[in-house]
Amino acid sequence: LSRFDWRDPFRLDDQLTEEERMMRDAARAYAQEKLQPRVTRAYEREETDPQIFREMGEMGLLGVTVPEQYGGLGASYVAYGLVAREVERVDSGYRSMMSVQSSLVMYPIYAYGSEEQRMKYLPKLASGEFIGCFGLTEPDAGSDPAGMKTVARKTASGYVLNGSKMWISNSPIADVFVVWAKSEAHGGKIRGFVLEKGMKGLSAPKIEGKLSLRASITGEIVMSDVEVGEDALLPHVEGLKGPFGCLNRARYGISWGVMGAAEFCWHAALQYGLDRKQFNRPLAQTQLYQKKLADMMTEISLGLQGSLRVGRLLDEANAAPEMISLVKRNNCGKALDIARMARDMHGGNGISQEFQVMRHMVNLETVNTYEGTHDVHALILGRAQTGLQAFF
Ligand code: TGC
Ligand code: FAD
Repeated sequence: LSRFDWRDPFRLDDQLTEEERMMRDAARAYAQEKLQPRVTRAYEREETDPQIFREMGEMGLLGVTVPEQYGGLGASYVAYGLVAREVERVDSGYRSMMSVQSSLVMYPIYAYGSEEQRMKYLPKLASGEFIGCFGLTEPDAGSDPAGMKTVARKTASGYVLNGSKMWISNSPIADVFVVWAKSEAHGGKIRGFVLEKGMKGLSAPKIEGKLSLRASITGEIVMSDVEVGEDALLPHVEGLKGPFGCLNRARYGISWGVMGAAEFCWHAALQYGLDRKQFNRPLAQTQLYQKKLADMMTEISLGLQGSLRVGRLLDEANAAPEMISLVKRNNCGKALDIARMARDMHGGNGISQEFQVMRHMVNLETVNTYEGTHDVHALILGRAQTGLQAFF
């Protein structure tokens, strides 16, 4: 029989290519050296530093899977997942900033945009000079985006957009807005539009008072007679499969990211249990404490293997959306359980910002909700088995 490394039980490391390991190591170095030292203060003050996008751009962490000719790295979806895991090991909000830019802004412009749109936006989004946001959710259309009210009306030279989007990551500091609207000229079908900061009638007020994901700014997008040219329309997609095509990639990245947050909590709980003595022995020497550590190790190892499998299938263009729902739902739910457990295992210290586990815990509440709630993904998986639609 062979060696066992408790940090990497199924030897995930051996299943990666040299290039993927290098990307992982570069992302880890950046996240630990540049993000970790500022996260506690940023979280406490609810501050998002736009400079982080530039730093991530310089490190090549934005649009990892986008081809090099547009400023990306042309790397694998597995590499993208590994980056998400390293960034979210520090904070889900930082991963959110990275994954919105990569999967929800760069991907649709690359996959559905014209060559002019690609050349205009992608290199600057890859470098972090431009910050992007993605507007799908509305005040009255969250889990059911088909119920959106935002409309695009045809004009002689383009479109005029009216409506509002809610809970939009990055929007108050965004330069580029990928917005989804029902287009009257296309029979009321959902179409994507690329808007730019400063357009008349476009505003993005910040949502104040978040108790979760405080290092990542969130806002609305308000469109009041925003006039755009024909060149703002994403020409190559129509219907809900447009935004869902982006969400597939972002949800997949989240499945890796939350495992990074969970690993942080697991390692912190282990170290705390070794250091802290009660009843004349380390907490880690009690059966209950060890059972919790065993559960954490098990769920994280299984979750990472699931994401790796889906990533390999995505790289072969052979992944189904239901596979992504499975890993997004499972890994978010398990990460949240692990963070709650780690918070408990730290006793009173667990509620202090210094120990960081409670910040991860409250962040994961959001991650379990956005990009399709835990229950919405259950309904997607239920429908896949039964053939029965249970949404309505
Ligand atoms: P349904 O009838 O199932 O499908 C309508 C059309 O869409 C297509 N489709 C997909 N295409 C590609 N990938 C997928 N995953 C797809 N899911 C559906 C489908 O084939 C169909 O196409 P067509 O051509 O036949 O018309 O649609 P429904 O209206 O019944 O949808 C139900 C449901 C619940 C599955 C769906 O609406 C859903 O997933 N709701 C959750 C909404 C959501 O995830 N919102 C996310 C907003 S963005 C965000 O949260 C960003 S946070 C980012 C961060 O900060 O990190
Ligand atoms: P609802 O849809 O109202 O759901 C409320 C509850 O009802 C949930 O528990 C849900 O599971 C349940 N539910 C809903 N439908 C059913 C059903 N049919 N059967 C059983 N239960 C059901 N959106 C964007 O477009 N872009 C972004 O960048 C973005 N960033 C976000 C950042 C943050 C910090 C947050 C909190 C959200 C963000 N979102 C974004 C929005 C997010 O995707 C939505 O919050 C999410 O899709 C859920 O929608 P909702 O909040 O309207 O909840």
